[in-house]
Amino acid sequence: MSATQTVLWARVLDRLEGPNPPSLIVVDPRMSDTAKRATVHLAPRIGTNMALLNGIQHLLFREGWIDNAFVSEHCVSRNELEQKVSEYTPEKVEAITNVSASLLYEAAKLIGTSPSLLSTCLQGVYQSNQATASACQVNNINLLRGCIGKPGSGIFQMNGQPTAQNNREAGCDGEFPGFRNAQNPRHMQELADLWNIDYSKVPHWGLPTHVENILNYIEAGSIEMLWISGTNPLVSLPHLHKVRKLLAKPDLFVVAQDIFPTETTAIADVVFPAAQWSEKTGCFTNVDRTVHLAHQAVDPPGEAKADFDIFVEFARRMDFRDKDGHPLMPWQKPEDAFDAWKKLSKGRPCDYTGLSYEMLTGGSGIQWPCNEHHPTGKERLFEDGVFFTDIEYCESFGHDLETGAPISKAEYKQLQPDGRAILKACHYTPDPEAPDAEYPLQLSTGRNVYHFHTRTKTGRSKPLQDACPEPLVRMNEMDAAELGISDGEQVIVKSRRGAIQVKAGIGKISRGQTFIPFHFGYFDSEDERARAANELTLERWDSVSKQPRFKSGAVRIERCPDAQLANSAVVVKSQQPSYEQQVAKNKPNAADVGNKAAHLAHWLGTTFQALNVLQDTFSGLLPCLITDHEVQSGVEVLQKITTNALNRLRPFCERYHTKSKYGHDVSKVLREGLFPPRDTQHSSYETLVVLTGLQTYISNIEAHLSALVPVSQALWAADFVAAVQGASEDVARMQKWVKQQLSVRAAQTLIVPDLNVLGEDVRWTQQ
Ligand SMILES: Nc1nc2c(c(=O)[nH]1)N[C@H]1C(S)=C(S)[C@@H](COP(=O)(O)OP(=O)(O)OC[C@H]3O[C@@H](n4cnc5c(=O)[nH]c(N)nc54)[C@H](O)[C@@H]3O)O[C@H]1N2
Ligand SMILES: Nc1nc2c(c(=O)[nH]1)N[C@H]1C(S)=C(S)[C@@H](COP(=O)(O)OP(=O)(O)OC[C@H]3O[C@@H](n4cnc5c(=O)[nH]c(N)nc54)[C@H](O)[C@@H]3O)O[C@H]1N2
Ligand SMILES: [Mo]
Repeated sequence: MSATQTVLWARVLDRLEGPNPPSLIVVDPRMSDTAKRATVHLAPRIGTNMALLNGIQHLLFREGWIDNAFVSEHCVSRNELEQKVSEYTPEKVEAITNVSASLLYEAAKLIGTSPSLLSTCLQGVYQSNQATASACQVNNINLLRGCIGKPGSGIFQMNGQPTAQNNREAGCDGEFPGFRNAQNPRHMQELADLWNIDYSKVPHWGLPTHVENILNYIEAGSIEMLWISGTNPLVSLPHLHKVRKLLAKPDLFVVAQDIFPTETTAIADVVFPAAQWSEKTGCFTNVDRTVHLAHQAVDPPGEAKADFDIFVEFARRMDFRDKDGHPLMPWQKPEDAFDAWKKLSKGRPCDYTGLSYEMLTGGSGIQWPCNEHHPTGKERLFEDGVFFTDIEYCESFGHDLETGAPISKAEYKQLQPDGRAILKACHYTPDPEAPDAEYPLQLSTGRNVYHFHTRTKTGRSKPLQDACPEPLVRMNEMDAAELGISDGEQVIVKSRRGAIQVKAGIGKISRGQTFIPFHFGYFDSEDERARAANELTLERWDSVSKQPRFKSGAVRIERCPDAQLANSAVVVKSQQPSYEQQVAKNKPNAADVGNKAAHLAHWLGTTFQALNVLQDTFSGLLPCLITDHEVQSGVEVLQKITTNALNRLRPFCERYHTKSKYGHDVSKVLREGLFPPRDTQHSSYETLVVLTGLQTYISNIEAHLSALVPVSQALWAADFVAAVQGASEDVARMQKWVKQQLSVRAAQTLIVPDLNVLGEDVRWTQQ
């Protein structure tokens, strides 16, 4: 906080220096300036937040430091949480995190006996191992203590920038505006109505395409154009070697919109010069929901235009229109868009309906919600202990914290949160790339107080640049001594992704841990030295939030051959210049683009074929395998249902040209494997085997259809959507029948001895 939230930190310092100072617990592997002021500083190994936070909750339960009344009235899933954290004894936590059992107890006691608790976290949680799961534990701790919705208590799940908070509200982070739930058709219908477009055109058919997948699709060639605005990925994304290779691909058309020339604009096909904050009008929102309006102070230089004007002009030239043929983005000035946003936010947690540019001018901001109930905004949320978890109101049904898979509406309904907070529990799992003999140190990256991100602004400010002219890798005294490295000497840092050459800064970090600021790219390099932290970082993303794990991975540090010289030779060279030259030479080749064909035809064909083969299996094969009459008559019904499904899909096979070309004949392989000709006697056991085969076979069709659901929606073809939906329901009915047949037969068939089974080794005995 002392480096990255300096205004907030100044307030904390005021309190620490004033009467009745609060206690401060800091969790950071580094001895940061924030940690220096801590009452208790816990310095866990990088990537072990989850174990540490489970350990604190373990102690809260063990010592009875729980606000039982609050939890029973306002939370669900307490038992699951208590059970999960019961394993995380201080001793076990010490073994994982290296935080001593006694220090952990001291922290838990401070939390457990304090009448109020304010928690905040940022990238040490969100961009470390088990990010979303750990952020949930921070919430849990406040909830268990009943420390939310009252003065002095609360949770600030921080944003790095006020515009990041705006992104969360407005849905520019790949979610939906006003914290709307993509799994809630009513929410999606509201958007369609407010934008006056068809329901099918609200793109809610799948999870948003996060950066990881954007990069994958660029690699596969299915994304051919990328518009980058207000970000500098050639310095800030993990594993730069790969990102550079992808963004500089000759068949990718890159538009970059920035206020300065950057590493990214250098490889773009088109650059839009943008106006920056003082040159345009618009709102920012703080993490405590305070909305601020910044009025334009000066004109943008040269041809630069506000992002707003660029996007609106683009929409105009593309002639985007609503259902009635009116312009989709009819706005002239930012205030027009603000008024549209107010309507969009109505009734949602971030209700802006009571705000106006006039109210926001002159004062120091107003906190949402601001509407007829709260005409001057609302200082504190959750005073009544009611949370945004009503099934029809909530933003999301949540996720499996380990796999990242969304929770279904049915599962959520069972949980019955109804306005109560959900205590989400999870076990600790180790970082995906643990240190080993080859790469023995743990890497973390982040910021310092002098620079902002990729330094496009702070690198151009002389006092800031002079205060911090180059990056340092922070390492522990003992690690440095072992390698014979002295403070300020040039070293090479290597990971499995790449290498950089920077100076060593010794001390202020735990043994085995390292830290490198990611601020330094190449736009103002004086030599060809590789120095960007993201040459080293790991391309792994949190399964729920899709944040990269920037505080993760293993590295090795080596001395430079001529380390003692003041200006060591460049040993590790940056690749940025060669990519810039390559892009200048290779213009995109439009002729390449025409040769592509979509896979839909194959997929649809495979699905259709699988249903056909099923039909054939029913009529030709099953009667020979099964003599059970109940099954036989059931199969007749399934046959009818299969015909139905085939009829539903046939017109679309014709429309999307799939008649005879199949990608891979999986149905044939499955049929041969699952329903081989058997010469055993007909038996109830055999019936069970065939039913299981049927279930597996139908699952394959189910999976094919489930991929066609978002495809049909993305094609905006209502008839295709209905057909896929219908076929999916057909297949689900078949599956239900098969499962039912399996379950009524299984116990009798498998437990009761069968005279046909003679071999000793297969006989089940009750031991
Ligand atoms: N001066 C300055 N201020 C900024 C920015 C900037 O670039 N410069 N950027 C802004 C933005 S967008 C953001 S997101 C914020 C980021 O603000 P912060 O999150 O405060 O900054 P970081 O330096 O990324 O990381 C924070 C701390 O996490 C610690 N850490 C690393 N790994 C772990 C771990 O596994 N567990 C724990 N508990 N801690 C760990 C690091 O040692 C580091 O001290 O700053 C904002 N403010
Ligand atoms: N290794 C490592 N990597 C990290 C992180 C880390 O801790 N470690 N932190 C991550 C985090 S939290 C963040 S937020 C990202 C930040 O990464 P980036 O967003 O890539 O970093 P910035 O330098 O802020 O890039 C913003 C770009 O927008 C331009 N710009 C400024 N104002 C405007 C404007 O009004 N309009 C337009 N169109 N452009 C504008 C700036 O010149 C700059 O080029 O980095 C991430 N990358
Ligand atoms: Mo950030």
